[in-house]
Amino acid sequence: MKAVLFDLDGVITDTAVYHYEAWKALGTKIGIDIDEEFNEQLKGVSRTDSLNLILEKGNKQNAYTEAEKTAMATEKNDLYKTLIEKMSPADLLPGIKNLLDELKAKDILIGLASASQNGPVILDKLQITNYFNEIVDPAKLKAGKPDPEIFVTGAQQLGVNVSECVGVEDAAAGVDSINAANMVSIGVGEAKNLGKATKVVPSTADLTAGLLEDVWSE
Ligand code: B16
Ligand code: MG
Repeated sequence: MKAVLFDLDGVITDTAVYHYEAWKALGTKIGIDIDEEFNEQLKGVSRTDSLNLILEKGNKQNAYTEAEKTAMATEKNDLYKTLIEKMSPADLLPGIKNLLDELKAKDILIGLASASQNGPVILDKLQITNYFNEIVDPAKLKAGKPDPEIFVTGAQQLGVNVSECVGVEDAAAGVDSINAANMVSIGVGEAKNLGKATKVVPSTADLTAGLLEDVWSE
């Protein structure tokens, strides 16, 4: 194992609650109810694709022009940015800081494969930017998760083969993306959602360099 590619939301920190709150506020404004169950479908999905799913849910996919949709996505993102303003290292999920330290000590490369365009800002707020050798820019990708492009690009940026990487994800679309990239996948969460992962662990606290290496070499 030469590199680990991390998803951000749900693996490194829990920004999902802020995404949910911001989409819910937009939904209320346009008369579409977003509940927690529906919100699951938005995890790991890009901003534009999330908005399209929300409009489809409300049968409003043809109700707005492209300019209006861009304005709605911007409005959601502006609210999201105010919600994440106060994030700090205390918002790192359990075990993540220790895992990053272990990987660094073993000279294992670290990359970010998040669909979020706010990824670099959030890494800064968590004070972990310096651990990351590479960050994939999701704005430059043709296809979002579950397409493998984001994880394949991450491996290319790190200069390693996909067979030398492990990908870590909390969303089903993300696990599918890692698997389609022919990488070993670790799912964090419930096996019923992430059953296709090479290995599923219930919590980020279970993620150690030793576990990742064991799963990779199996
Ligand atoms: P942004 P991940 C994803 O992050 C979130 O899970 C998803 O809910 C969000 O819509 C997406 O990022 C885009 O985020 O609006 O900040 O560009 O799980 O891929 O780290
Ligand atoms: Mg995620």
